Amino acid sequence: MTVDTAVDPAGGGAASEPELVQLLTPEGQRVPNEHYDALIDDIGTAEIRALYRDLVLSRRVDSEAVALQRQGELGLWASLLGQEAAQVGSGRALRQQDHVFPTYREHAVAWCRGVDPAQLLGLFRGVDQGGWDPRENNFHLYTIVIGAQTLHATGYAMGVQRDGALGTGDPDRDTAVVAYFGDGATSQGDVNEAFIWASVTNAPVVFFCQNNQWAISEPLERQTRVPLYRRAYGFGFPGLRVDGNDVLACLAVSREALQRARDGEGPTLIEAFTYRMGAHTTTDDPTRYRLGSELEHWRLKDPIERVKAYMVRGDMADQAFFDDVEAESESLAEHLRTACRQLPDPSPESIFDHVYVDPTPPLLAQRDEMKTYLDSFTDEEAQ
Ligand SMILES: Cc1ncc(C[n+]2csc(CCOP(=O)(O)OP(=O)(O)O)c2C)c(N)n1
Repeated sequence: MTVDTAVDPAGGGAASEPELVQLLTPEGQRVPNEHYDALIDDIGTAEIRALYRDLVLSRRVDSEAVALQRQGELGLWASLLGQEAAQVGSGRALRQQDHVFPTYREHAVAWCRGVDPAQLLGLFRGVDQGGWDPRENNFHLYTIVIGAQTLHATGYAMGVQRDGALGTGDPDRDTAVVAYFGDGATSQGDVNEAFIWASVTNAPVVFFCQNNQWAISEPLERQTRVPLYRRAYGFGFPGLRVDGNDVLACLAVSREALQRARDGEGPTLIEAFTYRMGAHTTTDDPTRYRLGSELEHWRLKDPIERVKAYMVRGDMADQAFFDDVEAESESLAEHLRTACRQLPDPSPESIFDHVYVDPTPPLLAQRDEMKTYLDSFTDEEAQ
């Protein structure tokens, strides 16, 4: 269930509607906004087409990965269906030097960072513990332990601060850090600790919560009595709620929060109000805990359809453009299928390779023991 109203924290008990930043309605109409319009005034026809392409291609990566899981090529997949706008909007607000600390569903952010989607598959195929080099795109590895990466992000942001990469006014130097997490993660101690540290150290970190309404089968109402973005005020930094299915609004609020961080003004909590359209992962069956009518309600707010409607309304794209994106999505899917099947199986000893920068003697001894054990089979076969 959606927590839309809140008891007045001042105590009056009055219900109040949370403010939602929205620049594009579900019908594809632009909503003027005195404050946020200036933050996206560079978004013309070419840019909106690029955002549309990001949304469609990241959805295609997702649907193809679900299909690969169904074919037995992946052990598991965490679908982003419905959350594309939150991820593309925030992902496209990043600068090259910014750092991202994701959970496990941030496939569209990975896309925006330039990670080849095929590299996301290794973890889910069980042949890799990561799949990409975080240093190449400043996109750190997926974190399965809920909320842990908010601490990593805060610590990293404190390092950025100590490096003096803040508030210099140099757009290529000043750096922001983003931690992505879900609504359920806000109940974790780690997330609350990260909020405290970020607040008291004024760390340049943006907490980007995709409130997709469900923590597996736990609804939001079991996690909180107040809208999540209001928590930030208790920790001493600003929070806001944005329409997470509106790519323009997500872009605008993220740009502002990231710039605040880069300017040395400290953390912000963004609550992107969205919905997980699919299952939690491919092992989950959401029909057991949520109503079809809820899904239908959110389907009408689809993040891609509203951009398409906006473009068609404003004559920003013709059928040839949409066909081209569709053709591109076909070849991307083909690339994923081929790359997935070609992912090499790791050698059993490689599990020891990335534990420490300098492996410890006990670890090396364990690796040798395992190798001797495995070699014994080869020797037996040879006899
Ligand atoms: C510390 C920890 N506790 C429990 C789990 C099991 N778990 C995996 S996903 C999940 C729900 C996460 O929900 P949310 O934070 O809303 O993110 P979403 O999956 O909805 O994007 C839980 C409890 C875990 N991975 N880590």
